[in-house]
Amino acid sequence: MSFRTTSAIDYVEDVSPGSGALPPRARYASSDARSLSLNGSWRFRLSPTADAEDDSFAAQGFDAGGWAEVSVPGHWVLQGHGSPIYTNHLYPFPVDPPRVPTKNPTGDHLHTFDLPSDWPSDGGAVLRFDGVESCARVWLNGTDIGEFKGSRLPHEFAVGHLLKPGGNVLAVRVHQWSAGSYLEDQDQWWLPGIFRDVTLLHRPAGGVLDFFVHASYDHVEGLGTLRVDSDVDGRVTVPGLDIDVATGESVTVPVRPWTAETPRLYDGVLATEGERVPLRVGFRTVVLEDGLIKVNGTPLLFKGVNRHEWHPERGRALDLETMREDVLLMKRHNINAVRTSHYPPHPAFLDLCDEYGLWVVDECDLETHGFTEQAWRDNPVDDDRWTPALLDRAARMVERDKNHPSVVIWSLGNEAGTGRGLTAMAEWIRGRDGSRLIHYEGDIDCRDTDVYSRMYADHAEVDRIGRGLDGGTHRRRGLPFILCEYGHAMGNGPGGIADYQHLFESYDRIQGGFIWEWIDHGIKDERFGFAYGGDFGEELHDGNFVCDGLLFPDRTPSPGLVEYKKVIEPVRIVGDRADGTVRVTNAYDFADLSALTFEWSYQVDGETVESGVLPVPELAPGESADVKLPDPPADPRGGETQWTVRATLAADTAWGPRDHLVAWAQFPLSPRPLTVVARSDGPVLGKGQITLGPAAFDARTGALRSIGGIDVRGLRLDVWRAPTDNDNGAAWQPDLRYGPLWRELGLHRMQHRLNSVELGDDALTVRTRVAPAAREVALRTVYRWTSDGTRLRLTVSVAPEGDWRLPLPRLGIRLGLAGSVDGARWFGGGPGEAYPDTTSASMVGRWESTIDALQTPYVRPQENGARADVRWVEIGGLRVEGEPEFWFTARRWTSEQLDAAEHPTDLKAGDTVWVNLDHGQQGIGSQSCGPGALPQYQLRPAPAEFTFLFSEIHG
Ligand code: IPT
Repeated sequence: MSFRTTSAIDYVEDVSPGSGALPPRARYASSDARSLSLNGSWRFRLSPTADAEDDSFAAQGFDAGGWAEVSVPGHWVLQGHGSPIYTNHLYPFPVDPPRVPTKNPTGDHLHTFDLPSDWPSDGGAVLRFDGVESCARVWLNGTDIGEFKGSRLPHEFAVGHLLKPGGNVLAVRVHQWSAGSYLEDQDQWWLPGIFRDVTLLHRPAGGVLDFFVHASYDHVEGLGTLRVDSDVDGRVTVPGLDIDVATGESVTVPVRPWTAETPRLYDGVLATEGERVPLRVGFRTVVLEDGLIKVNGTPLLFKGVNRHEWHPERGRALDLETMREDVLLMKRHNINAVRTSHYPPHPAFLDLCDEYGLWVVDECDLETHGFTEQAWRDNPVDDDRWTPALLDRAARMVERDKNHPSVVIWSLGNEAGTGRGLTAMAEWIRGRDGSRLIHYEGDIDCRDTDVYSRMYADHAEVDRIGRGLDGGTHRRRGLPFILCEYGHAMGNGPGGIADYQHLFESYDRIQGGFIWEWIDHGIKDERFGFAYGGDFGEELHDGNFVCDGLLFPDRTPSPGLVEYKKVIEPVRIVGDRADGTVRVTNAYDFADLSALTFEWSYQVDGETVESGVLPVPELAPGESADVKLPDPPADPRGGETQWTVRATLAADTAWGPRDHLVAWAQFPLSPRPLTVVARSDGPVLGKGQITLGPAAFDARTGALRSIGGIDVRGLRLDVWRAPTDNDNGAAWQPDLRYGPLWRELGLHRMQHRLNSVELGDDALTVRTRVAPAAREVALRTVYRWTSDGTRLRLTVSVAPEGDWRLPLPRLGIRLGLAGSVDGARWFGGGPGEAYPDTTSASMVGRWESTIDALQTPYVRPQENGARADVRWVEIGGLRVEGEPEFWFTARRWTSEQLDAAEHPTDLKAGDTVWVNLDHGQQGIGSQSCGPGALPQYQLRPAPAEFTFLFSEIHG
């Protein structure tokens, strides 16, 4: 006979949200009531199962002197106890809801604290947990005060009656797995612990309980209406607006509205008999009108990102400075919106969004994605037993965050399929807060939601949706559209976002999107630099899919973020060569251009020869003006000329310094004059070698050996690139995925067969056939060398043969220079990398860099670092000019070594700097979770001819 006892740990597998906690209420950053942070070093003991230890540790007088210590807030797996697990959507335990594994790492936490000597003796006290993953049971001074789930949501407990002046013992038992884990299957590391603040709040008699600030804006009259509903009566004052009213009373006054572009907040106070709470009131009205999301009467265009909370050492335990850094980086990169994927963030983040100005889609802590593996059978969101837990989560989010003007949309969660529980959440939210809209991507018919939202839809589909040709239910057809996720920023990329932006700006119905995602969740690790899935020996994992952000784990902007900044710039500048004017368009939704200064500059061969102020009127949103450029300065050199126009901050702002670049554009004037090289010299056969002008070649193979005093190794046609994450594509993508197909075809092991070395009167011609073993496809390649005595000219002609079905990774030549080479200068696109569908931010000019700084340190090594539209480059004493412009890459390892590496620590500098001079590159796309490169960015095999002119730089 077998039986299972009812035990003290049944709450762990109980679908209910918990017991003992106070009802959820509004969060406020401060008040005149006392509070005590209980953050710091806590005693810690890890057990392998939920019931390995009894609860005697919670009793007063327990001696935890032998226990380890951990920092709170923190995750124990990042502090030397156990290790993190990364899965995208797979539950790392058997799916048997609500049961969880017996092996359930359980962290007992103990903290002893004294009350400050001036802690008031009257009133009560509340103990607040801002975030604990995934389930906690709490004792204070030996008394069990409750247990809770809902990792990224606050929980408060009334504890006044239990407190003592000194020696209070707070005991918290945290289980890694619980029934709540089934609701928290977000694509991220599983990181148990008390990862947000723990605070003791004094609750004075007559203190504030819950309150709801209603602050709307009438954009026709320019009036704001304020009403603060409060559980405890009191007065509301806003000195800047001469407001002094009772709670519950409305007052209407002229105000300046809050928008993400003009985040006007009015300081106020809610005063009840026992407490004064500072308010920051932002007046704005969110409506769905004419099928559009409007704020203060104006439709929004979201230029957004999905933000997970991440710090490479502290995981999701973020400090205020890191949160502020995120907001400042967003503002400085022209981002105007955040989806808090996929849970409410630390509350301080929303304070920052109010203050600096970002539209927020606040998303509930809910994802049940792993149920997709069983066709969504037993999905908790469609099982009434779980509905109380879902409603609890919705309420904890809405009640906590309802007073933030930045929050304009509530999101029910992510990737949870469909079900009655979601409908119940939406109904509850609508009843509680009718002043915001509701989002949930999984609601394809928009039964519960106010916006049609999709993820990773390709350009063609977004175009159809923009035209209203997507079908869908009657309700959906009348709703606005957003891409809640697009532009998967994994590794090199995302590509094609300028093409998306073009669609967003072409159709009113499309109100923008949110790039997936803000930051790579790499974990700082001595072995690898940054670790990703699998690096901790996980049984199931999803590799580097966890590193798909616009920021590297250490918050260095990736080229993807620089590209996005340019693509979404809030001023459009278009030049007209014919009449010497530029058309400047204000692409803000609310702000005029008075915060910006415009400057023109004029470049000859990439060097600025003159610049000046461009007088641009303070255009209202959507307005354009044609502004005359000065007459071009005289150019005695007869070089390539262009205009550059920049818009910069005219003065320091809260988020960026004066001169910070906001928007820019370049337009060519006179094209690059081509260099004429006389063919004065002819090839001369000597002992084992051929000489031609400054160059020497191997007589047998025709391989270039040197140019003047510079040794050149291994110059030959090259098509391979270390596949990017987007080349490889996601396993579930049905489309062609070129990374694996290239490898299958053998493009990483091309053989070069020599057909002939021909010495002509004025040219050395080397004919080859480049092809992979076992295949009939080939690239017939002819190298034709000529010289005028000092310069060496190479024309490469490539003719594909056979049945080519795939684009090429790249098409160009590679060559090796001495490893002592330490930098390059070039005239062309820069300063950062670019690929065919990521060129927006590539600015034509003169640039220089060390070889090391030319590398983009993707967390999983892959193709990177190409500079676009290069006219010439100087490297290692060589000058190379290209006709036409070319892509330039230089690294201390080969593409094959780059391809083999799993972490940057696998890459070791050799004795050669490998240089790629490319005629073509395959586009990037975002097939690691979305569409591949658009056809116009694909490098289809076709006859090609390109020329390089080499010369030795003297002096
Ligand atoms: C989508 C998820 O919503 C997001 O959390 C993340 O996993 C992203 O993909 C990929 O990085 S779900 C997608 C597999 C359709």
